[in-house]
This record gives sequence, C-alpha cells and structure tokens, in this order.
Amino acid sequence: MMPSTRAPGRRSNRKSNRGVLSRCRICGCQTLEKFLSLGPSPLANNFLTAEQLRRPEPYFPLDVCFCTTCWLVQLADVVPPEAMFTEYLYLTGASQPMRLHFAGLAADLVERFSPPRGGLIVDIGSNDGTFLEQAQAHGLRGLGVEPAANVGAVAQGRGVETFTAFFNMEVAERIVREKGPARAVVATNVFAHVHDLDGFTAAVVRLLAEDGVFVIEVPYVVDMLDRLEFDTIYHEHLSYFGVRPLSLLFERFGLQVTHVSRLKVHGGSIRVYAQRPRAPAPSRAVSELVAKETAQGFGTLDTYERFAQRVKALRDELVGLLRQLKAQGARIVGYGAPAKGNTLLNFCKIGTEILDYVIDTTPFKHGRYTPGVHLPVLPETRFQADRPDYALLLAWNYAEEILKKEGVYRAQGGKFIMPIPHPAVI
Ligand code: DWN
Repeated sequence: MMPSTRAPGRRSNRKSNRGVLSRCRICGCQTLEKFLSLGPSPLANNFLTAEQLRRPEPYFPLDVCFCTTCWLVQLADVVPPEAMFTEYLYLTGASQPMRLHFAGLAADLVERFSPPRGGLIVDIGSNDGTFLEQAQAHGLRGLGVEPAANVGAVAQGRGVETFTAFFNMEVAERIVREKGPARAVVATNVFAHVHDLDGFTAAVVRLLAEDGVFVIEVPYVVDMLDRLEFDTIYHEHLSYFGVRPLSLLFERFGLQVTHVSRLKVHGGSIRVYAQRPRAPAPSRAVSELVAKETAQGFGTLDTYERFAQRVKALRDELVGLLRQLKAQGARIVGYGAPAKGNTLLNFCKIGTEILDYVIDTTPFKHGRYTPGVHLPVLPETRFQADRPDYALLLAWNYAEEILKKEGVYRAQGGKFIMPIPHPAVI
C-alpha cells in the first residue's frame, strides 16, 4: 500500500492507494465490519528530525474493523513493517515501570515453568534487552530477535545476544540449528504488530521444545473499550486481541491456551500462555475471560459502534477543556511522548496552538518532533525549569509513577490533565 504523503502544512489531495484487508487475519473470513476511522494518520513512532520536517510526511488510513466470525478487532490497512520497525525510537528500558514489569515476567516464567539453568529463552521483538537481561540473571540462556538494529545494539551492549531480523520460519530454523529448541518463546507487545499471524505462529511452534511454552503480552481489547483507550490504536498495532480469537488461532497450530493473566501495563493487557495439549489442562481463567467477552457483547458490532461514538465525544470534551484553559492564558505542555500520544494529538488535532512542547525520558526522541502535529520533544529538565501551568498526561498508563515523581511540581500548583477515559484536571 503506498502512503498518502502530505507536504508540510497541506493535506494531500491524492487518494492513497490503500492495501485494505479483505479477510480477517485470524479466521480468513470476509466478515470484517469497519466501526471507527481515526482518519489519515502519520506513523506513531515516526518522530521527525528538523530536516525531515521539511519533507512530505507519510500518512496512512487508520480504520478499525471487527470480524463478526472470530471477533478479532483489527486494522484494515497494513503498513509495511520495514517502514516502522527498521529504526525504532521506543526503548523498553526508558520507563522504570517497564523495567520492573519485565523483572516480574522473568520471575513468573521461572516460577511457573522451572526451565533448567542454561535453558534457551527466545524473546521476539526483544528491543533493548530489558527482559532478557532479567531472564539471564535467573540463569537462562537468552537470545533476542529484533528487527531494529539501533535498539538491538543497546541490547548487545548489555550482554544480550540479538539477531537483527524480523522473526519468521527461516529465523526459527536458524535458531534451532545453532542454539537448539527453546524452552520458552516470549513475544511482549509484538504479537499485535504482526500481519502474518499464521506464519509467525507456525515458526514459534517450530522453535519450541516439545514441552516448551509460548508467552505473549498484548493490549486487551476489553480494557481498550472499557477505558476508551482509543489512542492505543495506531499502525503498529494491527490486532486488538480478546482471548477467544487467540484461542482459535493457537488451536490451528496445535497449541492450547493454558493460562491467561490480566495485567495493568499499557492500559490493560493480557499475558497468554500457550503450550502443546499434553500440558496441564487450561486454567479457569481462560474460560472465565471468554465468557466475560461474550457476556460484555464483544461478539456484536453494536458494542464497537458505541465505542466509536464515545471516542468522538471524548475528543470534543478534551479539546474543549484545553481550549478553555488556553483562553485563560495557561501554559500547557505534553508529558511523555508515547506512540499513543501521537494518535491522540493527531485525531484531536492538538498542536502548537495548545501545547508548547512535549517532554520525554527517551534520549532517542530528544531534539525530534512528534509526527503530524510536530511538537518539539524535550528532556525532562525543561519541564523542571519551566514549571508550566498544566501537563497533558500523554503517558497516562504511568500516571501513578509520574504523579508521584512530580509531587513537588504539583505541590507548587502545577496540574496534570488526564485525557482518558474522561478528561479531567488532577
Ligand atoms: O506496543 C508498543 C507499546 C507497548 O510501547 C509499541 N508499539 C510502542 C510503545 O508504545 P508507547 O510509546 O505508547 O509506550 P509507553 O511505554 O507508554 O511510552 C511511554 C513514553 O513516556 C516513553 O517514551 C517514555 C516516556 N516516559 C516519560 O517521559 N516519563 C515514561 C515515564 C514513566 C516517565 O516518567
């Protein structure tokens, strides 16, 4: 699919050549119903350099569909992964809460599956090695597979061996040949990014030891709808999973979902364990979540159409609040430059007329500009020096940690604006 590009400041009037999905990426049925369009959008992690600001910026349609057969929520348009994941500006380790989270995952795996010391654990989409560093501390043999060489280099610098590649059957065969089968294959915030789920899952099965476990973490569609987390919708996230469609996919490849844990990270995620059927019988959590999805209407189009209406109402409410504060002369900045923040800013058309800049802890992002609305990304030190009147909490998923960290700012009268699920000054 060719992107529609926009010269700075002007809408492109060329209809983009859309590679629109005609079949569901899990069940293959032609029963996709579009329920939300966030409009042509820039790539959420495509933070621009000053030089790139002068060039046309790629925009792609951002339309969300629901499969009435298997219930998978998914994007209609597929952006080539090379355009998004070859140079990557998101670092897992840039957020202390994520470092703690992945220490917990490593401990959970060891406690739940007791892999032998030296057992191979492969992390697909291993980013900067934050998770594998923890797994290696438990005596496991870690191997990362990461397509973005820039973040893979950070992992290598931490002593985490990393293959620079997109995971596929060829990579799985290479790992088995060179390292042996894996006791555990982990894919956190990756599985939702994959278009060819069949090819990916077949390659995981090829890589797994007979009694191995496949563990994924993905944002949970129930949390996305319940908490109006529309900003987690962007081109990297092709699928928005429930347990039911995941189970249907894995069963096709001889894997059974044996346990599911609900997590707070990224606005609400699920950690899904899948093993070959000889593993222990599925836990009650699996059937309970499928029953919950059914009871809450996640199998009916009306549920998603109501979500779309609530998203538009939220946009109008947030923009109204920001404009009111601005009209009172307030100085407002964005706090955090997450990918999700760019969906929110571009869908709500919040730009330099409202926010002076955004701050972020990720060195890769400093000195760049947010995609679409082109807000400058500055280090945290600028926030501490400026003490703006308000901070729009774009990284709302870390609200607890951030509000605690900025206790002095708040004690001195600074206020945060929570954008979702209901815009509020806190
Ligand atoms: O799937 C993905 C999710 C899991 O991670 C990837 N597609 C991309 C990324 O999405 P994101 O950028 O929305 O993730 P985060 O972890 O919500 O991003 C938070 C941003 O906020 C980071 O750039 C770090 C920054 N931050 C900050 O500036 N101050 C974070 C904390 C905790 C802080 O105190």
